[in-house]
Amino acid sequence: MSALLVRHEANRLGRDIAVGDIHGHFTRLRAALDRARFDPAVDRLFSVGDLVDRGPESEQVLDWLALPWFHAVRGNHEDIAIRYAKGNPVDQTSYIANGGAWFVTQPLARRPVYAEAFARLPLAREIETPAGPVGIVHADSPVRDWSRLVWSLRLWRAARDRAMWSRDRLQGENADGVAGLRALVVGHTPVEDPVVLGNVHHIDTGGWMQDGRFTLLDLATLQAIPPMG
Ligand SMILES: [Mn+2]
Repeated sequence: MSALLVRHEANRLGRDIAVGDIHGHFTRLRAALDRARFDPAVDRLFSVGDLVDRGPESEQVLDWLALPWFHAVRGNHEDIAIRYAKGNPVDQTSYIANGGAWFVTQPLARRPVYAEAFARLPLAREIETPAGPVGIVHADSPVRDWSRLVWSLRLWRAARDRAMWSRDRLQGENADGVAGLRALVVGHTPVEDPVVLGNVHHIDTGGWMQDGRFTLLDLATLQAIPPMG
């Protein structure tokens, strides 16, 4: 079983940057990174998951997951692919409607290649920054105190589901925040501009959508990186 939480030491050489849901738009992501002068020699990119489905380049995900500077957590779309490849019940019509056609049409032998790569992704990451630890999950923290995260994820499917699927905090405008972290960064629910509730940063500004853009959040400053001309 893969690790539920992976911890990263502070990056003393470059920047640590988080990006929202990618959904098969790696060319657009590459352009956003170029505009931010992302330097793969020293910078690191942390993805909140949902790497695949909806966009045209989902099959590139394996190349991205192999990059030494790219670190993703598992999103609900990776979760669906894992279940589908295992033969667990997945509503195929709704899967296709949510962008999963590329996976449904993969040759049978290819499905486990993707599913195994997705199953290796942790549900959470924790990155040390000068001002304290920053957490990353796809949708939400299932615990109010981050120190209880691993225990909770290990014991309860409901906690794992909440980490990958919940929209409750954003929809309820819950500003309680998560103790034990400087900030938590999540995606999953599209927002026009980044939304901060307590110390929880919602950064899926729809880089995969027609009129959206990728927000690149600098984890040291917790500010979006403005594109450079
Ligand atoms: Mn999602």
